[in-house]
Amino acid sequence: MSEAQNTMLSGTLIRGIGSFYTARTPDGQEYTLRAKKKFRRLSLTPLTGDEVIFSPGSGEEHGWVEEILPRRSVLIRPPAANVTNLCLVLAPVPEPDYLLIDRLMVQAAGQGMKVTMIVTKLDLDPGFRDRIEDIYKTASVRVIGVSSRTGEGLQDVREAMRGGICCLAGQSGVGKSTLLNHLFGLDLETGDISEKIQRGKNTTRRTELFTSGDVRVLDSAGFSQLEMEEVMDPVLLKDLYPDFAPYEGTCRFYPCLHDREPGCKVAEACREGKIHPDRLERYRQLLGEVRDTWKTRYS
Ligand SMILES: Nc1nc2c(ncn2[C@@H]2O[C@H](COP(=O)(O)OP(=O)(O)OP(=O)(O)O)[C@@H](O)[C@H]2O)c(=O)[nH]1
Ligand SMILES: [Mg+2]
Ligand SMILES: [Zn+2]
Repeated sequence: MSEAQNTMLSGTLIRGIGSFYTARTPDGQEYTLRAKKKFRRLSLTPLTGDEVIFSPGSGEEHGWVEEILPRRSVLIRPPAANVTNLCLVLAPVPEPDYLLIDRLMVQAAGQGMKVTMIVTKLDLDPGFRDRIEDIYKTASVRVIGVSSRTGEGLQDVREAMRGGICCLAGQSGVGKSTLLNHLFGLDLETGDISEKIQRGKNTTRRTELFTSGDVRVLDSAGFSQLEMEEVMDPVLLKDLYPDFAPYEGTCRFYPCLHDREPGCKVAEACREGKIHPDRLERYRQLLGEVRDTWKTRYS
């Protein structure tokens, strides 16, 4: 044992393919690893972004993930650990699924992550970024417009990604991999949208961590569904909406779930145009889902 401990290294998991993981050490060396059986017993799956202690193996022989260090955060979709800045990528095409975006924002807020919105393909619709900003103006997110075609906004995106671990998340075809190619001179595979629709599949298949200077960013497979898996007391959902924070405690009822209670100040703010009505409407939809899961939590 003591011999093995002498050779232990620490690093970050940058990708996983099947049951093989790649760890990168701080000096940039990469190692192929498998996870020890004990992780299966613990129902713990190594995730891209995990900080691990590993035994490196020798020669052609793969090494072993020995320990997974405590995680700062865990994302279910895309699967990733230790993300600090969730970068939601959306575009005029394919048309955004706003409910999916709001779900991701709730997931991020629940994990204490910062959210950055990256609106791509500005060249196709220059006004689109402003429309997104109008919807999310009260949601404590920075909205950055970018075009990988013209290069507009790339510098802002790079700035916003500095420090921590960023994760690009969003529907298939919004331009996540294209953006990383342009930002960091990578050569990731990208796919034509019409082909994606025809083939009904994603171009990027896995979550992978890239490092460039002080930017660490995960590319991930696009997805179109995310259930509210967690069982949560419905009264807690509103606390994951920065939009409502200024009105908390001012409604006629306490607690007020801002659902359709009389004298609700959030509803009033919405009528006055201070909160975008779609944002409140989708909150109520998610609240319905959270309530349903909560009701059946013991069955
Ligand atoms: N006009 C325009 N097209 C873009 C831009 N960025 C990406 N695209 C195109 O959008 C399509 C999809 O890009 P990808 O980078 O593969 O999208 P993705 O989000 O990585 O998709 P998945 O890997 O399937 O999740 C490609 O045809 C890109 O050329 C942009 O800024 N402007
Ligand atoms: Mg991709
Ligand atoms: Zn209220």
